[in-house]
Amino acid sequence: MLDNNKAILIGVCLNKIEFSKKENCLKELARLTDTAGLEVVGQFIQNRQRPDAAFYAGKGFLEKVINETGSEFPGVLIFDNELSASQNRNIEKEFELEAIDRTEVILNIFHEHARSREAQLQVRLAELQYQLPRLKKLWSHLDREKGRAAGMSGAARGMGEKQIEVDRRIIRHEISQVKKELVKVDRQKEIQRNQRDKIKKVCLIGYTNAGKSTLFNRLTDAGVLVEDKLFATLETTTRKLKLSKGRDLILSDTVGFISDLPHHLIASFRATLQDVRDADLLLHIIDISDDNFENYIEEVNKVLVQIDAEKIPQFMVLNKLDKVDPIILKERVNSRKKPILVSAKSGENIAGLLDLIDDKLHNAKKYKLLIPHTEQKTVNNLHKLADIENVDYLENGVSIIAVINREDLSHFVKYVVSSENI
Ligand SMILES: Nc1nc2c(ncn2[C@@H]2O[C@H](COP(=O)(O)OP(=O)(O)OP(=O)(O)O)[C@@H](O)[C@H]2O)c(=O)[nH]1
Ligand SMILES: [Mg+2]
Repeated sequence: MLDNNKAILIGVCLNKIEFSKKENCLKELARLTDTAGLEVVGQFIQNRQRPDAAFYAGKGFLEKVINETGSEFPGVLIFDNELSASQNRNIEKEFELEAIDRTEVILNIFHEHARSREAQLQVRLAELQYQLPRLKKLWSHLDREKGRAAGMSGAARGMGEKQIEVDRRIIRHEISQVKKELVKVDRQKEIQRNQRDKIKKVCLIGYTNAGKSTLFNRLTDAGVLVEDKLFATLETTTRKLKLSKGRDLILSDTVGFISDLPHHLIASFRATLQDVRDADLLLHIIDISDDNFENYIEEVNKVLVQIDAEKIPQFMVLNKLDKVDPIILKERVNSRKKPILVSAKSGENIAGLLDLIDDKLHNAKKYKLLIPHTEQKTVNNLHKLADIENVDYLENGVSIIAVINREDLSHFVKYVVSSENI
């Protein structure tokens, strides 16, 4: 009996890719598979010029690895790359094993971990969009069976095709329903966001498992789930945080990034990642104990571009300082500009991190401004960005005393009459 909880991992190393990079990809796939609740019984990489059109990897190669792991009776083949519908079908038919790809593993994890209504809707949307071009897989058996029974007459062969059309319509309808619901949820969040506009927002971002939630908990006592698993966090959690000088900020912990995040998921998680786009400062958490950390930094920056957040100021926070040998740490840190080193676990240098954040965000001064009556827009903007202490309507303009942050000052500098430190 094949065991559907046991999986063989397959990677294909194409000519241009270094073998060690592919090995790292398979390591990551093994962690994803583990998070998805399956046991990995073998990992294999084939060197190839290009993917096999029918089976993605070579047919002989797949036969060999299935034989090698036969004693464990694995029921699933997991491919490190996205499979086309026909490759998927061919593999399942030929080897009588379930074939899934990395995207499906990630979708599955997101499905299992989604708690809020919003996260569930977003995962559903991603699943539907992933399914749409792959319906053939589900219905091709209809064509085969009916085709055989009717001696392969043209009409009978079309049965599966018709069913696919019906299903496509159903899926498209569900997609539009889910999208509508998401817009509703998004509108509610937008209202909440506008209500807390003046407080500075900081968002923790980084590769999955970098230690974002551990740091978040240390800073806020929020008790967010921390696990040595990929994608422990799928929801954004937000808390108010008091800094030592008495000012508040809003801190959010969010979903971890991963390389080659399925594009359906990026699209549907835009709403979750809205907090990232809205942030005044991003804390990019990096697991400095991971040999692959440079790659992960690149991958995170790529996702930031995809979600339009690459221009937001970013601090690189090198985490897990306690886990790295001091000599290696020195090498790794030397190559970075102004790094902030912390251990979220032991608490080392967390106070230093908070001071830097405070300095960056709250470098505020009190200003007296005189804004001409014709500049109502500037007055509105000032109300939005600054703490207003006094307003006087004079003949030649509005005289306002306000506390303005350094980075917002450029909008108002030409109206400043005087300033004082606070
Ligand atoms: N040694 C050490 N381990 C840490 C540190 N920070 C986090 N960890 C561990 O790293 C693992 C992942 O931590 P999380 O806080 O869940 O990581 P995350 O970035 O929130 O991960 P996702 O939510 O999955 O994206 C856990 O096993 C933590 O205990 C640290 O400073 N030192
Ligand atoms: Mg987390």
